Amino acid sequence: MASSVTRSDVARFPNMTIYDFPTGPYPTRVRIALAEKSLLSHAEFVFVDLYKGDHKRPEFISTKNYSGTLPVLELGDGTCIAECTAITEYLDALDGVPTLTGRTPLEKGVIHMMSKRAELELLDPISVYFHHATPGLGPEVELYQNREWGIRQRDKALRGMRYFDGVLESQPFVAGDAFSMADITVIGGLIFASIVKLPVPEECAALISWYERMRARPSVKSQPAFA
Ligand code: GTS
Repeated sequence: MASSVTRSDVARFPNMTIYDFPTGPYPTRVRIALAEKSLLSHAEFVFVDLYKGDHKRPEFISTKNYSGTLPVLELGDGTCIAECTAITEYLDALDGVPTLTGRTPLEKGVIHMMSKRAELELLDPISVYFHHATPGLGPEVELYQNREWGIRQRDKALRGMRYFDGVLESQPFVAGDAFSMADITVIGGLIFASIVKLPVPEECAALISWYERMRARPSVKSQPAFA
């Protein structure tokens, strides 16, 4: 069972720097994971201004994340881990009690699949819609926009919402019976949906009621994205 992290465990954990945009859907995924793992006090957050394009500057790309995205986790020895899934897996493994990414091979496989599906079918398409079919981060950052591609991705995300609604009609969490990284990824998707004003279709009752439950979790409701 998940146990709380003891004082001696905590002392062994590394100091971590998170390159962050506090209200961003992807950085919020890592913030939720940190809160779920009681690791917030080990993280120092460095604000990177997406709207000024600070994540696309050569120094950030060459030293923090080649992909030019947030969040990035930097460890004391300078190792940088980008990609929310990779960061979450790292954080979840630290205390030897992986509550977010699965304990058994079956849990790990299903959680990883559902989280990836939430990226492919919901979160990433909304991100593409934001960057291509809305002003996005503004003309200085959005150097290429393809509105038609953005609209297609918005419609893909709506289909994704219907898919996850179907999943949640028959189980309490996205990957089965327990909260996991897959729930966090869908939460990220619905945060982004709200930013771009793409409401969850009314008929998606299971997805809507799951989201209400998720938003009541301490790790979720405390996020700047909901302030
Ligand atoms: N696959 C990456 C991950 O999982 O970490 C995607 C990260 C991502 O797209 N992050 C957004 C970003 O850097 C941050 S936010 O939109 O959620 O605030 N976007 C800026 C850009 O130019 O793409």
